[in-house]
Amino acid sequence: MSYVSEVFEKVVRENPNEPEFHQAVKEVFTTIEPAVIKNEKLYKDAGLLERIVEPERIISFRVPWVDDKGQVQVNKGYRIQFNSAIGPYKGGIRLHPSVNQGILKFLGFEQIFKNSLTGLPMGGAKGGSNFDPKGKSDNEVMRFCQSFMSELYKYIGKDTDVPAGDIGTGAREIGYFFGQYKKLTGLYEGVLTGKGLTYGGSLTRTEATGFGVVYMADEMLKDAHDGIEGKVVAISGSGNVAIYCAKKFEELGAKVITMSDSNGYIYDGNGINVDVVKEIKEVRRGRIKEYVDTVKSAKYVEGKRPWGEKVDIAAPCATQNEVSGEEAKTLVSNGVKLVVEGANMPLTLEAIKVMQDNKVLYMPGKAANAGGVSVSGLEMSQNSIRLSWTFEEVDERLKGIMKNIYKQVTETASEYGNKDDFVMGANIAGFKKVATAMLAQGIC
Ligand code: NDP
Ligand code: 2IT
Repeated sequence: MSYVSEVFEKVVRENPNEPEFHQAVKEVFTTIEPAVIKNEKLYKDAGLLERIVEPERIISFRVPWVDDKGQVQVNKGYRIQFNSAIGPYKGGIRLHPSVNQGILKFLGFEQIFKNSLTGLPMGGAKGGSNFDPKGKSDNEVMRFCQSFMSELYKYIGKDTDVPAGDIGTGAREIGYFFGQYKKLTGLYEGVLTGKGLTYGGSLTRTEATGFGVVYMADEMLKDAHDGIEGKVVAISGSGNVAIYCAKKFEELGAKVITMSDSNGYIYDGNGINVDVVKEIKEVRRGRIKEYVDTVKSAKYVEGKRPWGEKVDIAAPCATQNEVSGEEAKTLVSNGVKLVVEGANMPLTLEAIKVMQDNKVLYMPGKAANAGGVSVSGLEMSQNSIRLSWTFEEVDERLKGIMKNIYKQVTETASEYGNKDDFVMGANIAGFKKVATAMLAQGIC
């Protein structure tokens, strides 16, 4: 049995009930095998793969808070500090009822390689809670965030671990986390990214993940002697990533015809008006179906995902495993040319295979959505030098980083004999840097 298969079997055996984590490891391991074989003895002697799949530390804690009725509520809180070989732990905090240790391990594992691809010095981490911010008052969210941080502050810091946003964690939650961290430690430091602009946040961080997804799609299309202008796009989700992905696609001349939430999707054949979506989601914290109250010609499809629509580009920007093998086949039979992942692991392994077998340009999340954490890295830099750069300056740097990620992915894919396999390119490029750093630092 090969070294990667051996370690993969160990992962499955020793981490039962963590299917998303197994899936993420399988995707990485099956594609890095050619790079591992080249250095097999070195890696094996150093137990490199065994170490890379084991988080350096998992912090798991109780999050008690009092709701508006005076009732005590208790949630589970976690921080997975997965790998610090190339920099302090870095990654978002997910607040969603589906959160459990396995999901955060898959996200933390992906984050290691994503952060490596950015070229910035950041290790991999993820955290979160099964708390559901939906339907909670601002005061309830604040009390939850304060309780979460009352435990987490012991384990984070600007040079140790720097959390940020993810599903359910936006500007409001980051503000409450930051306030509590400052109160408990007395430190005014860049311990979180995605902060408000009046207290150390970076311009362009809000837009960065979505914009980065489109910059990546632009690179991919240019290389194929094509372009974004005139393309029809299906986006899923209507949160932070989806909104700015839609905005940039439209700015560059594409037509976005769908957006969604966990209840259903909207279809607007004239191209979605992103300002209406922003008003519903960012201001009112409403549901995507409210779009049709304003734009009467649009339709709302309850209980379905948007992948049955005929589009040139699909950009899943909601959550993991939101495109099945069957849905991928439908997209292909409707002529999809490019799939770019705004979310983390939105395609199942079956769906990825369908895309690759049918020569669809497919870029995995750890490369395509790395713009968010990249600008988080730039926020850390600005905090360290106590300066803030302009929107244009950060946006230019973001474009440069996305271009460089595309270059690394394609060059690595070519080096390993399959120039169109961007999954292999991204995984090997991300992995090699971390592996080299881990070997240099000895057994730790
Ligand atoms: P938000 O909370 O802002 O938005 C999430 C969106 O996805 C909402 O429309 C939500 O709908 C939908 N969604 C969430 N969970 C589910 C589910 N189980 N089924 C169907 N729809 C769901 O999160 P973000 O936009 O920040 O994150 C979206 C994705 O992008 C995630 O995979 C995240 O990990 C990834 N990502 C985020 C980055 C960032 O900077 N924020 C960076 C890189 C990746 P509903 O309101 O109904 O729950
Ligand atoms: O998945 C991700 O890359 C994020 N949620 C952003 C992490 C960050 O630290 O900005």
